[in-house]
Amino acid sequence: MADKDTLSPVEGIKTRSRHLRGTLEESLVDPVTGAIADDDTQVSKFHGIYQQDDRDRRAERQRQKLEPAYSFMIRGRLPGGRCTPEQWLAIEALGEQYASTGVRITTRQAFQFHGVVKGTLKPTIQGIDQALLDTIAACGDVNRNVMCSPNPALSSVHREVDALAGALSAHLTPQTRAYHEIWLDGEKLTDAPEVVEPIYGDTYLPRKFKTGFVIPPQNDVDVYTQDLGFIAIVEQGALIGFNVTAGGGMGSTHGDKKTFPRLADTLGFVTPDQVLDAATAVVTTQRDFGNRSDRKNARLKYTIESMGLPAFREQVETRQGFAFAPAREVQFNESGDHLGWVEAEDGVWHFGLFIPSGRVRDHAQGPQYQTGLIEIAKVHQGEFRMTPNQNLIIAGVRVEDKARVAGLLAAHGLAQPTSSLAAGAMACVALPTCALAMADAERFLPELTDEVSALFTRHGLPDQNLSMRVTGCPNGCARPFVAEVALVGKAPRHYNLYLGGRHNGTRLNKLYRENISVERVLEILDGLIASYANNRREGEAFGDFCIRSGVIAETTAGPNFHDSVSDAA
Ligand code: SRM
Ligand code: SF4
Repeated sequence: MADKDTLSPVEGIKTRSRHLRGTLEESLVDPVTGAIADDDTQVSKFHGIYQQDDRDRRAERQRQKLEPAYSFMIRGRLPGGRCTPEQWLAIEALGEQYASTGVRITTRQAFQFHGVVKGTLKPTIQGIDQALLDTIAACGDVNRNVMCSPNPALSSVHREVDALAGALSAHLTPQTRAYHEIWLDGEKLTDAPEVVEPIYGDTYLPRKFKTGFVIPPQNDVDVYTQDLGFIAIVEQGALIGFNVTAGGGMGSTHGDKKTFPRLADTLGFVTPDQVLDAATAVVTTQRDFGNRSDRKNARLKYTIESMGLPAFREQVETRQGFAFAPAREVQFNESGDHLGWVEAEDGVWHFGLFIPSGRVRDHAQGPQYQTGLIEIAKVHQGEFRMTPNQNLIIAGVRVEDKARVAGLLAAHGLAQPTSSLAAGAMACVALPTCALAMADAERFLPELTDEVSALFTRHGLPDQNLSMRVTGCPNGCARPFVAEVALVGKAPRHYNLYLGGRHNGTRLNKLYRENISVERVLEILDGLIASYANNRREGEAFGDFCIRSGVIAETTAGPNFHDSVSDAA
């Protein structure tokens, strides 16, 4: 456990916050600034709210001696990305009214609003509450939105796994009434101190914590990148339990070898009724053993590295009160989402809609995502599922309604298949809202996918499948370090290029070239794609080819992510 004297400043803020109240109520009514108090910027995260400023306007505001153009990002919490059509309409309406850029679907199956000004935070959260949704624990040092494979080809298993994801999300939600008091004008408890957080304790976790449920063979949630993962084991069509994984994570800092992305270890097998106990044991072990002095080394992945896996597993088993059974064999075919129509075993249909970087907006000369989805929501009898790759599934379309939904998709330009390359690509938000971005990601992705698509076509491989991801910095919000090709921002239009991830998200990639221009990235990819076109083995994926042909060394474990490159190019 961390020495109390060396606790990080955020630990102090959490301690003083009185279970996440801080001085948020005072900050919200302070008319002098569009910001909230410094400490409250940490506390607000636990309520799903980030203070940001428009980085495109920062320099100009500074020149005019104005405070930065402060506004807030609000993130929803929707276990498994699920909402009803009515909730979708409510989210859309709130996005239209209060957010500067409407609704955006995230890489963890939630929605975000950007550009909400301080004075409208409360009505926005109240609107979310009226839609029976919330933003509690969407950010902060707690368990975040619980992910769950959203494409229910095996519908009965899917329903069970989804229900467990929802139950675990509820189980790990902070119990403090701060959210209700501050945002929903709930009654303040003035009597004896609340017994608040049975799982988290007074200072919550040392760092953010992420959980995902996956149903093989589609590794859509990139389960090995989660702090805690549950891999569904299905025998003869029935769910028998889960392999439990722990210690995945993507975030790192350029050049700092103490930080690294890491794939989770498998702890063992549990039955469905053991899921909550196993999760509680993992979370409380991280609560008690995680590093509270250095936030860069505080994620569960570092706790496991420092304790050692056997000691960590033993600690978890003691806390959960049973030993893990041996893990079962699992097989993942691919990462990413299943797009287009798919019929489930119970005869209903699901349409996986590709939404570039999750931005639900109408394109001037193209697909009308916002209007089309509003029209579909007005008639759709099933659900919407936000996916782990920023897309949306129109789920549970009855056979008799399929033609109508298909008609609306076509009428709004949403039915056309996109290129496989664009469909497999993902970028984080980055500029202009993200305070940590060093380069564009979302705004750069269309240019990159067009260029790389053209390269594959030029070398005789049109419609190539590839997992390609871009982030504006090495925090890894689009899970770039499991992609076959990743560009991670270093400076405007300059990126680190990573190669060698596996197409099903089960191998980390490795740095190939540091801080190179976009033009140089494309030159390098041109040469590699030419070589791949000529020398690949039958069915060999690009990431595997890069390793077999000696372009890049395989990253076999997080701590050797930074080891030097074997470079035959
Ligand atoms: Fe993230 C911080 C956006 C998924 C790792 N992430 C941020 C912040 C809040 C920047 C900040 O701290 O000021 C970004 C806000 C940008 C903006 O303007 O919206 C941000 N992260 C996102 C989203 C919206 C990216 C997207 O394009 O969809 C994703 C929201 C998911 C959600 O609904 O909860 C998002 N972030 C992720 C993921 C992917 C995942 O969870 O599956 C990761 C990598 C997995 C992991 O956590 O290891 C991720 N975000 C980070 C980190 C690095 C954490 C670390 O261990 O070092 C940070 C920075 C931090 O925490 O200090 C970060
Ligand atoms: Fe921001 Fe970096 Fe996350 Fe992209 S990866 S959203 S730039 S923190």
